[in-house]
Amino acid sequence: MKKQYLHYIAGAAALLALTLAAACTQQETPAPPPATPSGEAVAASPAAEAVAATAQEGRLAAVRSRGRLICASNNAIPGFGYLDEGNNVGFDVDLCRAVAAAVLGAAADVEVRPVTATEMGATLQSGEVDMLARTVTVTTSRETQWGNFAQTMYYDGQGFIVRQADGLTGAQELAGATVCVTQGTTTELNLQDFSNLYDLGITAKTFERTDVAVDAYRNGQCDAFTTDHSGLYAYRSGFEDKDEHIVLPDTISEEPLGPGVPHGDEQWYDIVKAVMAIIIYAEAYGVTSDTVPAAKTGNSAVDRLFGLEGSWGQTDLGLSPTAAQDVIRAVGNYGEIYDRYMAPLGLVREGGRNALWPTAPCADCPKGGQLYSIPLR
Ligand SMILES: N[C@@H](CCC(=O)N[C@@H](CS)C(=O)NCC(=O)O)C(=O)O
Repeated sequence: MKKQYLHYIAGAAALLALTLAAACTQQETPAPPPATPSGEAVAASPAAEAVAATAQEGRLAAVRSRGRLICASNNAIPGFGYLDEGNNVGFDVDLCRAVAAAVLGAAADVEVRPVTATEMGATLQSGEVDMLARTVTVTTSRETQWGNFAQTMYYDGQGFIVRQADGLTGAQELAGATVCVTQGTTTELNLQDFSNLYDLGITAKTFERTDVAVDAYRNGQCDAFTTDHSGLYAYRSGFEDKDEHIVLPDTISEEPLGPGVPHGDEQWYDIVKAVMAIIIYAEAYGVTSDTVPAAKTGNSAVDRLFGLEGSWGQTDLGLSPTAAQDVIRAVGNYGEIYDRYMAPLGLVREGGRNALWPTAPCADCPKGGQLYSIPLR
């Protein structure tokens, strides 16, 4: 039996065990248990059978024969993954749509599976989804236990929101405070580290869903709410009294957010990485959803990206030479995605980490940041 196959069975077993265990309050899921010698007991479950079939077939072939990409994301996080007139949209959802456009030729062929922070690790680890894109921070433990993370698509860091009337000016003034936080997140662990480091005696009040944690802060159960800075602005944008709440200036952690894929399929991992690179480089080359070239432009880098000259490995990856045309026509470049979902929350890109790298070739794009990817060639 293929090693890859055993890995997915073990992952599926881990998912079943975790589901039965119900409430999980820690961030990191345990490593998958060793596969049973035969694997039969686990393979009896339809979910495990589907996962094992995917592993044998290869994920690209499985996605194509299924005709849709299964993406674990969210439907209640403003900006990243939320419902808009019944449609699940957002920055993270667009990363899934981009991959669907590359491998299926149609961005709409995505099934979004909303997962909470406590569920996301086991869901990815099980192999029952093709990718995970939901405000998830890449860490060494998560990469070891959950899956491979493709590319940082949003550089973030943890902060706090407090009531203006409380007069706080910095996070170290939170001594003795009660802070609302989401279970199963890096946020919960960082809060503990921060409290210990400055001997603040912070009490964490944890909730499985972030929107419930925010409501608890809003109705006075906590002195502060903490999550990634993007999340603070995202939730604050929905407060009717937003001017009465301030985001403190402190950033207490590094939170590189980006999509992950299940372990065990290098081709699939490389595909998702390449799609993220397409989104980033299209912006760097100044190509938008409206200006995707269908004939040579004379700029070799642009022509190579869009499959009009040379190659960046499309055939080896199992993709159409013009996959990048499908991606950018469907979701736009990084700047377009950002402007659609993040900018309306008040998250300014200029001067920040999510601007493109300082020497990016585009003329009118935000530069001087950390957003950078491996070259497509
Ligand atoms: N980036 C952190 C925090 C992620 C996080 O808590 N994101 C919130 C939204 S800002 C969330 O996913 N909440 C879960 C939910 O509401 O279901 C992590 O990966 O642990």
